[in-house]
Amino acid sequence: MARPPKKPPAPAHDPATLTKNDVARILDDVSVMLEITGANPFRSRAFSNAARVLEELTADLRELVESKELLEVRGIGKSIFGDIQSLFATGSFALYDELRAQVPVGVLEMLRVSGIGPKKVKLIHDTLGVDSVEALERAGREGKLAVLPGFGEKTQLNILRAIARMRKYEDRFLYSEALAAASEIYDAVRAVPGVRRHLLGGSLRRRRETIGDVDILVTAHESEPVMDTFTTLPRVATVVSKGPTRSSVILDTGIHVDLRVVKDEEFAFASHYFTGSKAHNTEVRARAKKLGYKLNEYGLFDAEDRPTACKDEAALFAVLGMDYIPPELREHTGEIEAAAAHALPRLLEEGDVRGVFHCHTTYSDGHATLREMAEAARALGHQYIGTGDHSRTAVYAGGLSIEKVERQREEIARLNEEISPFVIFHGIESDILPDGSLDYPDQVLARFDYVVASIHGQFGLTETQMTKRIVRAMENPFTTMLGHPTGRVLLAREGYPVNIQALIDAAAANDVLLEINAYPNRLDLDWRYMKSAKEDGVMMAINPDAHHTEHIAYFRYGVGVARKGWLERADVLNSRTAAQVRKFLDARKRKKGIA
Ligand code: DGT
Ligand code: CA
Ligand code: CA
Ligand code: ZN
Repeated sequence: MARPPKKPPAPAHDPATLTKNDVARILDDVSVMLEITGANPFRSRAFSNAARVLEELTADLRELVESKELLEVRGIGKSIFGDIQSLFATGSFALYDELRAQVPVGVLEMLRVSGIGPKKVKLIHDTLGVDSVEALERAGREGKLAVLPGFGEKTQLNILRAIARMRKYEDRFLYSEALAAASEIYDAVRAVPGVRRHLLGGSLRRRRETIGDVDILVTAHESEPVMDTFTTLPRVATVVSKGPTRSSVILDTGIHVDLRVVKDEEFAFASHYFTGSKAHNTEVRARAKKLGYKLNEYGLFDAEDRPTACKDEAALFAVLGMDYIPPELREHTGEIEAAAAHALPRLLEEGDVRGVFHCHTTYSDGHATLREMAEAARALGHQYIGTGDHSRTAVYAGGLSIEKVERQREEIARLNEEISPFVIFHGIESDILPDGSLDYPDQVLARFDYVVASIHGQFGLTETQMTKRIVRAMENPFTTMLGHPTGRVLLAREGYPVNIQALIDAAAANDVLLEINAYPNRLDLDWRYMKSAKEDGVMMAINPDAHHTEHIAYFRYGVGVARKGWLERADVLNSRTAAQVRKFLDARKRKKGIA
């Protein structure tokens, strides 16, 4: 690397607000910077291993450091423990400062471009002097990457594509991340004395799968104390603007938050307006106009500009001749007509969910045992849990041999006796092989309570080939559900090319359920397809794809998108009792002739 500019590094982080995830990210950065600077690979790996270990911890990291208990955790050596201790005390540590002085920030950012690791980044930096994503893109456009040893035209094109994708995604956040950040701010703001009504609005309230920015709305006697608190919260990195009715900040995570303070009598109108969506608002405004009103964020006015008071959103909808539209439905997909015709669905609720399917255990790549997963589900108030460990082709994820399938079956039978009336259903997440067949012989498939068929490899097919492959798997009588139907990873990767309507048709024709994978970066099936799938008579299942006991609660994200997809209780298998699920699965097997 080139000689670093000599300047004393500023403290990297505020030690008072440092979280476990922040520390894990710092250790990962250190690992990568060590690799780039050509340090001993073992040293680099020690830091990335420690980061993984931290992510798995459930106890409070700060407490573990203070009590020194962290020293007893496997994978955390004395030296890294000292670094973490120093992080909590000063916001940095010596090696971290040293590395940050040597590795330009832009070089670290280059690593966020998917498909280039530290070795490539080092080569690009050392030979071309490239030290930012912008410079990397320029070098790619000028053809300078393709000629580097081990690169070629294809790698260059992939890097350019990855940069374009990163640009497209970098200003949005996962719902789960935005909600966590927003809740902290929201709680602080609404606790300010004088605040009366409050709302977490925008796309978060509508439960979109990704969030651009957070919109908070409050009514208060005086706006100044609210704005003062808001703009000086510990998590706030930048104050973009501050005024009496609106302020805007950027958090240390990069998430933007808007806060608006309105008069109490404006709350109904402002909360409707700032919940959106824009398309929904436009339609509602048009409807108001047809009825002789003018609607904006401050009020509803008649032809003589006299305001009509509304105490809340429900009152506003009522004046406009509509039933209350739940925020999740406000996407201009027919909700206004349905609300006017009193034909809105009775949306699925969290409390309707009595159990989940597709959970991984230590039999494959899960981090908790069968028993731990079952107990965690029971603690959530569920009646049952369904497993979905990987099948044997997924060697990288500890896919189950036939012998292991049998052992798991026996353990489930034993546990089911012990923890009755709680029920463990024995499922499997079977890879869909390239030709569309499943991953075990029929006599093994017949042993499971259900089979989730998923694509995990060979993404590079054409849309026609991929659709044919998946439809073939859905026609297999042993396939109960189609796992993560498009394979997308939110903000990281588009789904594979596939004709989704053809999958919905195949689901209807073959009585196959479509999974609503509730893992926060999947949320796949996309809610935009659910309404039509439901109208075609397709049943769906909310599957957390849990690899940890805490992941079981991800079903809540699944409920969020199911609501966006207009789903009601009857549309998801999870609303059934354990006995009803058993009956459903048995009846389905008899119908398929595989009982
Ligand atoms: P986001 O932040 O991209 O995830 O999506 P939203 O829906 O939260 O959008 P945002 O933050 O730009 O605005 C919040 C709400 O304010 C939006 O859902 C509807 C309302 N809004 C903002 N700008 C307009 C506009 O130009 N026209 C109308 N009708 N409504 C707007
Ligand atoms: Ca927003
Ligand atoms: Ca906004
Ligand atoms: Zn899975």
